[in-house]
Amino acid sequence: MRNLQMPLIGGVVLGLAMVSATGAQAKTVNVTMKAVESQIPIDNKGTLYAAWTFDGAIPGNLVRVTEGDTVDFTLNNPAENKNSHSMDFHAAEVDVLTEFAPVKPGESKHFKFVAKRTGLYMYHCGASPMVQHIARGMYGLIIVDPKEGYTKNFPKPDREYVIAQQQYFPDAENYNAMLENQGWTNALINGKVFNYDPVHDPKATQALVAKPGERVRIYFVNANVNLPVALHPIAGIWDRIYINGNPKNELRDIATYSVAVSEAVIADIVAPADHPTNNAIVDHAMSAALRGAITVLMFTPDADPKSGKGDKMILR
Ligand SMILES: [Cu+2]
Repeated sequence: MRNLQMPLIGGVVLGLAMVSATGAQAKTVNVTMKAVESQIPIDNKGTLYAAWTFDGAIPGNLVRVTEGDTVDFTLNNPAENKNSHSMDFHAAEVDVLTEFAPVKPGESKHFKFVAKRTGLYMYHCGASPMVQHIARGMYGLIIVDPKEGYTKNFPKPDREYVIAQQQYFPDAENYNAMLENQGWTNALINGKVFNYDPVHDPKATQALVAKPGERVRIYFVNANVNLPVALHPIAGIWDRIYINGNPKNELRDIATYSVAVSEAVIADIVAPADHPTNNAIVDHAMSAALRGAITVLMFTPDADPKSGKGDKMILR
């Protein structure tokens, strides 16, 4: 799709109408992120870790656009930071040496791309050593919704949740160990060990919730630096898996789906409608599950109606 943006007087940029068959108009979405080097809690009891993040949280903020939209992106790397950082959107088809180039402290970078292909994509910092920038938390997700909207094969979900998993290396400085896959002690789910699992961690105060019979759509990214994830909903079966989050790449009735490093996948689950149930979404690789990668999903009639919607897609 051609980029029909035109600069107007006064520096205002207008996304000109690019009308699809269904009448949806392509738009320009402005996204600004800040590289943040700071101490943040990586478990429910508040253990601090020298993280590198986008905007101070793991994962970074969710970016959501529609197929055909232009993403107008700015990365700010404040002068107080000690390292260069960068942005690599897996949804972008650009030049690795230009758009994705490192940004020094005190500098910023701006680039645009058209999100041409619907799906779910990781984004991450690609500055050297990349293993360290990802392992310390610089990643997130971008959803490129299909311009045709929901269909019979891509039904509208009742709830939507983001789950990002990564290996946790307490020695934040030792990137050689990260390369060798040595020294990781835990798995982080959205930046914390057993983030949403009050069964394994009494200090966990949140869980994913929905009502019986609802369709819950999980936007999952494997942000490990080295290991695949065996994504399984204990006591359930994925109703649909959309590989790379694209409705065309549909699988049905999957117990466990293997998610490659950096792969992002949409996984739908529909619980029985006639009684309350619970699932535990795990990385079935035990070294990850029992060290943090378990997420409780509760289907109860009194589920908070706001959870899994809008800004509650990532439970912070
Ligand atoms: Cu970085």
